[in-house]
Amino acid sequence: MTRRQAGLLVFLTVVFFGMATAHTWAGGVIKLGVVTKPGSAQNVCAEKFKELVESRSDYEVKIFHSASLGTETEILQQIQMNSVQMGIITSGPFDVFVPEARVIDYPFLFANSREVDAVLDGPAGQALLKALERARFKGLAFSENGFRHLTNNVRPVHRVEDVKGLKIRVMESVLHKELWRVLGANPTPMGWPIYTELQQGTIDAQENPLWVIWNYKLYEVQKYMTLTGHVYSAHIDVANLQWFHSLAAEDQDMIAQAMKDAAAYQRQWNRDNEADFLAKIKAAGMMVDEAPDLASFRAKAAVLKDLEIYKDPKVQEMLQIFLDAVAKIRGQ
Ligand code: EAX
Repeated sequence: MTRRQAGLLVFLTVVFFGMATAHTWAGGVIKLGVVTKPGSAQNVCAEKFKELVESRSDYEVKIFHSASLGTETEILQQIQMNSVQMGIITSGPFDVFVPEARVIDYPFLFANSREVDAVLDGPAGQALLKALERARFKGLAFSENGFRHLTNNVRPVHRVEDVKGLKIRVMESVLHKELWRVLGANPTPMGWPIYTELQQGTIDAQENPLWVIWNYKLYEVQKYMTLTGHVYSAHIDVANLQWFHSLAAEDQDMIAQAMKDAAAYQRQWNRDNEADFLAKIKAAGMMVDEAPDLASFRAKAAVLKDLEIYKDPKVQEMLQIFLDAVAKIRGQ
């Protein structure tokens, strides 16, 4: 063997072992919970996450869906106990666990998706994800449910006065219950799904993004829709904090990156399909008020800021961070 050949051999050996020892994934099964059924916003994100993680590593992601683990509140409890490691959960129910979470759902906070992305992907979003650690959640990314709109079966709703006395189902969220009480309705918190309750008339009304009204066929049991867009509903994509930190740094990075990528993909999916969902809902026969008197809703909702649920200093501080972040974007 010449010196040159020997040198090459050493070089190749180093490269080979370098590659072989690059990184060994811990692997194993990651249980991930969503309350919704296939085709839903949460499921689009969950399935993309599964595809990315499984193509990039040795982990297997097992998705539990369609309320098989119970309500979103119950899934969050299971994540806290680590019987489920991860979840893609609507922001609403988080505020029972961490009150700061209710700033995302603050009524009429965001005017459009550009503002949403800038705030949630910036320092404000990061501060909120950090706050979740108090409840043992590792916040990884925000995917989205979307802007929420009111539907009901009693009367066309054009201004906030028309909401008076509606028996409305709200999420298991402190903020959402207060919001609809303030707007004049009669709110009842319930987990998802709610088709039967609407069908049987236990409740008259509900509010959700367009994909929900389409995918869950709520047009069959609700006559009127009002494009209120009163609350932007995120999903917070979380893991059990201790489980997450027990993983090797490379594994953590891979999982976090896969969730960020899945969330970006899913937000785009939701936005690309909104016009189509609206057209289908109308074609299915719902009477839609596309230009309601939002000023009347805003005026009533404005008192929320002074209520007890926003008085907690931690919540107030987070709300200010979010309001400042939105103001900054508008000023640009
Ligand atoms: O994502 O409970 C709700 O209203 C949620 O928006 C529902 O789970 C659909």
